[in-house]
Amino acid sequence: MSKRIKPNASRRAFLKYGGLTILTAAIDVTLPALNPLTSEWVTSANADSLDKFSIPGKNGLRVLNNRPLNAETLPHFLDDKITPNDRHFVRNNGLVPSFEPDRETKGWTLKIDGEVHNPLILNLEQLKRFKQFTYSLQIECGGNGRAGYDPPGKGNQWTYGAVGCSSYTGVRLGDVLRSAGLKDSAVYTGYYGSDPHLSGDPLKIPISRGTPISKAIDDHTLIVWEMNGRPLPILHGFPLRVVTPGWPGSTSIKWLKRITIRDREHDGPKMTGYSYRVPRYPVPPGAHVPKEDMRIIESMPVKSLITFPKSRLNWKLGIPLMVRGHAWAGDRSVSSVYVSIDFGANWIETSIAAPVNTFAWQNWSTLIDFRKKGYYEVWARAMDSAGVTQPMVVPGWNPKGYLNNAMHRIAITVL
Ligand SMILES: Nc1nc2c(c(=O)[nH]1)N[C@H]1C(S)=C(S)[C@@H](COP(=O)(O)O)O[C@H]1N2
Ligand SMILES: [Mo]
Repeated sequence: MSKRIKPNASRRAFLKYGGLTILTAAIDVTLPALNPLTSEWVTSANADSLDKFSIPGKNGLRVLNNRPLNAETLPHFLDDKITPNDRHFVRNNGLVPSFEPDRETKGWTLKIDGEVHNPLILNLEQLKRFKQFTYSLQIECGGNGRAGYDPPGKGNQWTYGAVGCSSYTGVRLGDVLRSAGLKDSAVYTGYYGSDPHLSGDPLKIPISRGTPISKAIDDHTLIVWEMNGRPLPILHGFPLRVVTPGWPGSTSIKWLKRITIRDREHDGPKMTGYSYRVPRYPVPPGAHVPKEDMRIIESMPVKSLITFPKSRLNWKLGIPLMVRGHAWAGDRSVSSVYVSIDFGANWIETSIAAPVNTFAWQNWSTLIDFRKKGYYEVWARAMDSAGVTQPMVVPGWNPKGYLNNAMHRIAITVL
């Protein structure tokens, strides 16, 4: 069952990014949840050192691809209650636009058109006149966990770390849309950023997604310009992005220039075909699924992460060990997180904090007593407010490898 994927063909490759050179090394990713966490089971998610990986402004990220730039955060580097800017994963479908921040924001406009009575063109000053809100919001890539599927889904082989929960400041998209006056025909949003297509063709757009109006006008769907109290980093969409918390990260369009209100489901690039879609019914691994049997992913499923300790810890017998992490559940909340240290035979309830606001992930922790020396795995399993739990193994295979919310496990040796 073991699967080894080499993200880079050469043992060492020099990656070019933003004029800086990134040195990266080929690493093995061995993931399926059924594999034991033996010493050979070395996942790069548990890599000891990231010395050879660096993206300017980032810390603790593993580069999966440099063109487009994609990087995930190692689980133990996601330990903060609120994800700092330098620890938030990066997911791009196209090229990162280059900006000269001061000059660019002056001329930046956001256009709202389509099925509205009163199309708007707002500059940043005008946008900031709407009532402002600051919320901690979780964003997870629909493909997080893709590396667990066999046969593999094409795309970045995310393991655990394409998720984050940062604090964002902005205005409610709903307030902006109401001021533009939604027509009765308004059904769906279409968001357009301004990142160049990989081909360099100025007429091509890497991605344009949207959501049903009901999600767009949710009080926690924001147009933001600040992340953790600082201007949005360029990598995260400077100067403006949408945040659609709890839904696939792809609905949180960065470098936002235009919101067009549609009278039907949006059909921009990566909105149709197999993109961000899963089969309407369970299919066997490797199946061909006709396009018309695919449905758009909306709310993300319940999931949790163990962020402390780091996997492969050696611990001393007799001392209780604090284990902690986060849990989130798309549009739902998390009602409980249990951990097991005996391969799922017994489960220990953890204490879980309420979210700081709706759509923030929830922090959980517990003290564990190991009664004997030996090798342990800690498994974490969250349940959402509707009583749905995470699967123990990789859930239903789907052609593009989305929605893997299998439990996270870490290894501990008690000496
Ligand atoms: N303009 C633009 N917005 C985008 C993307 C992109 O490629 N271009 N990628 C999307 C995807 S697939 C994800 S998962 C999130 C990731 O957000 P982050 O890079 O801030 O972590 O951004 C989304 N917004
Ligand atoms: Mo994504």
